[in-house]
Amino acid sequence: MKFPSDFLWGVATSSYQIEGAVAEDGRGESIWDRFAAQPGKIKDGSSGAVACDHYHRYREDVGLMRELGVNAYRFSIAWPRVLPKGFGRVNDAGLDFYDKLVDELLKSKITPAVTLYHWDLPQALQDRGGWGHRDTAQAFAEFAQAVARRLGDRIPIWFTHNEMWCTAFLGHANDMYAPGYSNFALALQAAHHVLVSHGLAVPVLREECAKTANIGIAPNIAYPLPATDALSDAEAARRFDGFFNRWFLDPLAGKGYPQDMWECYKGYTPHIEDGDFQIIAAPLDFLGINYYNPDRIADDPAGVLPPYTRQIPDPTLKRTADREIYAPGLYESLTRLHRDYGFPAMYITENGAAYPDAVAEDGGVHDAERIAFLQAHFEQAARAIDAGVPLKGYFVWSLMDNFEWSQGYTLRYGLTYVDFATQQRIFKDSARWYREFIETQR
Ligand code: GCO
Repeated sequence: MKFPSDFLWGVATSSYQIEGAVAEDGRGESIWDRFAAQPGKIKDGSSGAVACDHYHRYREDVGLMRELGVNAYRFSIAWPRVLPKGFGRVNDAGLDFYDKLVDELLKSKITPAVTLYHWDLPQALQDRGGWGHRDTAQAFAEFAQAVARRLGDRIPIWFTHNEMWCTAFLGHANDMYAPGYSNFALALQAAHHVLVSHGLAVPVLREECAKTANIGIAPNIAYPLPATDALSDAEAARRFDGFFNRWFLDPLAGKGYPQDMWECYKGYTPHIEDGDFQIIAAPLDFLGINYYNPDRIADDPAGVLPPYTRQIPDPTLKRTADREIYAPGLYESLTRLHRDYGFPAMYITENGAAYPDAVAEDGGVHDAERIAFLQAHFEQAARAIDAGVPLKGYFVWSLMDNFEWSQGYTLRYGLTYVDFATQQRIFKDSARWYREFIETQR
């Protein structure tokens, strides 16, 4: 496999999953602090209150990245650190942390790639309706401005949102994630306000950042396959593609909401204001994609909610600790997105695997399966570049084990093992493999 010499090889994390220090230096409460405190929401009863204590250990963690040899790092900015009440007064101490982190990265010749929203909405905004209320879209633009004014001279890659589908549906339709609603119409309205917030933030970032800054967004992408060759399942897979992918990508690409899904969502469709689609379709420099697994989809005629589909396990596929493995789905997704949407560039903003990692007698963490997973997906990325996809970088999820949302600390996605009792970081074999792989690409 040979990637372009200027290809970015990175790792990814997010603020709530690694930082801890949830009440330090003026940080306001987030919806994840509130959600995790509710009994039964998090599998192991944990939260991101301490996580990897990255807020205090960021220099050590940048040292891990130097040892890995990565030349890029995707991380997110905790909105409640910057605007504790979601808008209005900027908390300079919150920005100071990211200022120091960015300078540490630049000193190490690691390109900072910032995600503005990776799910930790200020609780104060949720108390005023959260993503279900249009004012939150405006507040997001204010947040983008505050961050860009402080860091815009040094950050060349900006993602406005991470996984809009999760923000909208896991948080508002099936109560799996914060803020924990089960209301499909609210989920579609939240999705719309997230898209509008993206479109309001892009021109603000263009205004406040260095002219060299590149701006995009990082959706998670489903690769839906019909469960059988029945027409009803093929149509179900198409609906699932609309539900997960096209509902977000079409408006971002200036096509508005897909008609087939608008009809499927009859009775649940969101309120849209004049001009919204022009706002949402702000020109972008790239599209990120978070890809993990395929989705085998069957029609669900008894389904009570759109898109009236069921996800069916595929026993022929190997699994990680929590997902089915289908590496060609990465190639298929990249080439399809390039063909259907044609953004100027693309990044793999997340790809990785959780396995039941443990420290062996010899003190190492031997994760041969994760190495095989990464090797297989890197091959598909190389294949996509050969097929003409303008892929510019790959961020492995994750630099280190961290708080895996409703799964707490029960799923380890890191290249680095974290002993959460001592905060010791231990490179897994996959970290050494990644370092050697990157060296072969230099
Ligand atoms: C996501 C999020 C990450 C997860 C990772 C593993 O894709 O769900 O962006 O925060 O931790 O994907 O599930």
